[in-house]
Amino acid sequence: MRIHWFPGHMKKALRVMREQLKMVDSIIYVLDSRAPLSSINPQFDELIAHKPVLYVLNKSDMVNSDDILKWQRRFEKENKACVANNSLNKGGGKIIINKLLEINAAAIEKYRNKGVNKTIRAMVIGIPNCGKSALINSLTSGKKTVTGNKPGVTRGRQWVVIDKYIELMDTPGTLFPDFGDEKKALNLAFIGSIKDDILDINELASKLLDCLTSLGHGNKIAQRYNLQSETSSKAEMLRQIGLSRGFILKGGEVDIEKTAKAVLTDFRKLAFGQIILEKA
Ligand SMILES: Nc1nc2c(ncn2[C@@H]2O[C@H](COP(=O)(O)OP(=O)(O)O)[C@@H](O)[C@H]2O)c(=O)[nH]1
Ligand SMILES: [Mg+2]
Repeated sequence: MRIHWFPGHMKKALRVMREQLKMVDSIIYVLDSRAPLSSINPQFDELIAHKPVLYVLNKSDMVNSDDILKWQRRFEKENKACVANNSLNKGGGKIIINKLLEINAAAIEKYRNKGVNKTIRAMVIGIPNCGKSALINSLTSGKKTVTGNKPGVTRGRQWVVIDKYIELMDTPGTLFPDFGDEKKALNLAFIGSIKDDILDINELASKLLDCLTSLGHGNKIAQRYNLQSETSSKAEMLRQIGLSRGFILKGGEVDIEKTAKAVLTDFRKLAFGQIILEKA
């Protein structure tokens, strides 16, 4: 499937990120738990290599806890700090704050030895729709205490105070998704990180059905839509789903586009249950 994008945009994204990173000590890298690997764009790895990074497996409520645990172990094995999080869980961000302090302990200690309380500034980054804004809101409990713009202080940026010595950059860094890898791009499209309107929705839904079937969830699809017979062709499966949902056009044909949209929405709303697309 062709996903239209422009290398120029990627270049600009890297440049902007490089500038913003100069202002922070640390990174909070938000991942979508349904596709943690696809949520990482390796082209940004070099930029963040020299700062403490906390990986947040966000939307942890959308997959089962065993799968999350396995991912956490995998990150730990690679010596990467990682926490699972549900950003919609108000006041649940304590673990993120604690872990952020932990991975920045060396800098905090260094300053403490000089008699200074170091404020850790962090930037929240991640692909579109992974929950960056929701996560920042959950950490600030809605009330934004903003520093900067004080007389005589020109920081050129606003900071959200989340703890006595922790501040977040107020605008999250939206990472350009990794379109170089077709499988990753598809995963990102399935979970809604890439806008549907630049995609062929019918093809996307067929590929989603393919993907879910190959992951062993064919029964959940059959159950959801009352499908009687096995079909090998996903186009035919889509047609049967449309029939079963009663999505029929005036001429009697199945409304495939409406069906495709319904399948994608169902997946994103967990109508097939908690499904992880990438296992650790
Ligand atoms: N179930 C669930 N939904 C979430 C979570 N975090 C964010 N969302 C939802 O995901 C969508 C995108 O979140 P948003 O914070 O705007 O993403 P951003 O583009 O990275 O800033 C919104 O509909 C949020 O309500 C989470 O931890 N669990
Ligand atoms: Mg946002």
